[in-house]
Amino acid sequence: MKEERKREKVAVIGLGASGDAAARLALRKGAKVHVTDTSSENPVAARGAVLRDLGAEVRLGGHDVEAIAAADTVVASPGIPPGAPVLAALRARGVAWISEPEFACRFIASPLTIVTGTNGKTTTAALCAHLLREAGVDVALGGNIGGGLGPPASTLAAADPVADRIVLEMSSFQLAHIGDLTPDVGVMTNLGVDHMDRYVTVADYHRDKRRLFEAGDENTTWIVNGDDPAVLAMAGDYPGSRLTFSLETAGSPGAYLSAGDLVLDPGGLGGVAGARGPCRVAGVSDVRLLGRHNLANVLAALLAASASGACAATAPAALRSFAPLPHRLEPVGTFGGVLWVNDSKATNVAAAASALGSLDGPIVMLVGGTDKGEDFGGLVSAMGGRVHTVVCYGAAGERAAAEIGVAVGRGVAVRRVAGGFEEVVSAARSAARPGDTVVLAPACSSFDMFPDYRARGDAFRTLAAGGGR
Ligand code: UMA
Repeated sequence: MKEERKREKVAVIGLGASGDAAARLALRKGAKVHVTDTSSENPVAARGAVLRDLGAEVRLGGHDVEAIAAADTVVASPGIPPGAPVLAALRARGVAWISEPEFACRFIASPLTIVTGTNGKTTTAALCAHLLREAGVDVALGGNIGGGLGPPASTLAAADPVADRIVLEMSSFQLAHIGDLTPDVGVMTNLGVDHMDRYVTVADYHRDKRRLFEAGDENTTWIVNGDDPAVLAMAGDYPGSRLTFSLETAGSPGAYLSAGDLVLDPGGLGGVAGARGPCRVAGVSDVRLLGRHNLANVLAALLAASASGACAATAPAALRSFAPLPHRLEPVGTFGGVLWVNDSKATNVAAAASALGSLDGPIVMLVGGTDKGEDFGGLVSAMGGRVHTVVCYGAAGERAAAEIGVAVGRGVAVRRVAGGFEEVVSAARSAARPGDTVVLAPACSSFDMFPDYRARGDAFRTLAAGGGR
């Protein structure tokens, strides 16, 4: 913030992790801060008390639209739906707002590597940062990633000094309200359907994802999924240079699989560190992550890290030292000859289908949670003769059981469990035989039973290990 703007007024709506970080950053930069949340319960109340002590004006238990509208800059938390009364009131007054990463990036001069996509963005962003770190780059990871894996962008911006390279995972909710933020490297892992409880149409969701491409310039390097026609169509011919990653075809410039090798081929493109022609970066056996879809994430991360300044030489060791992330196809153990896999982060149909494609049969699958309005029938074709039992549960359980029911004719048992999560896991245990895999790939969010997907995955891990017997 320039000297003359020191007393800029900043209003922050929502006091979750991102609102808290944005308010702290604004205070640190000398702004007058108004922070507000509809909740007045903990942890919001506790955060509010600290911010008040730091000098912020804090309004909890509701929003004061006048006070927000009086600010020079309004930062809205990503979880606030576009139709929320406070945003409707601001819209009616012609008051614009920005997302928290956009605010943060006003204070970040370091180049940004931004990772988005429907699925795989956390793994790709975390691996990209790991590859860079192992290559000796001073890098910080954050954004939507959460879960203890990385802080909000504003926390990275408040660091002194700010890291030389920032890797940010960004959701569609965050991309929707960016302005001046410009990616140095922009990654789109894939495009599917998600968040249909927030968006009216898939096109609305994709419109927000498109903001990434709109934010780039001729210096941006784009890393796009060459196997995903929707990504290729969206990437179009925005300014910047383009690298594709593919599991299916060797493409230049980009990264691909060849006879068990992960190959990087920058073609004639500059900006990809240390590589001139096709070079074998590592073997598939260097990758510790389960599933073919994760190989796509690895190729994306290798390209992104390379375009962000990592050299290929340190990649094999770095890949071998990158462990599966919690709740993402995480093997939690083998009990009674049954492998239990926690993919609680598979909160949409595409992610759950992708999990199935990554596991060997026979499989018992747990599907359910908060209904986000997707078609569960989309899971049936992914079952591929390997799933023998689906346990449907939670708020979406009845609809999921009905839509997956067409699989019964293909020898799949579909069980609806109306009870708690312990019963759900018990039903899975009863259905599993030695040699089977039980996977929690719920295709739904978790809020009907848990505070978030992490709590759901943690419960699954505990119950799998025997707590539910
Ligand atoms: N609130 C209001 N007014 C309203 C509505 C809500 O004040 O009208 C308040 C709520 O009471 C609450 C706060 O807003 O206190 C909620 O803020 P939030 O939901 O934006 O939560 P944060 O804790 O700030 O977390 C957000 C991301 N959450 C969402 O986008 C839903 C986190 O992503 C992210 O880690 C964090 O910012 C830091 O960037 C999580 C996520 O689930 C991991 N993301 C989704 C996903 O990956 O699918 C998009």
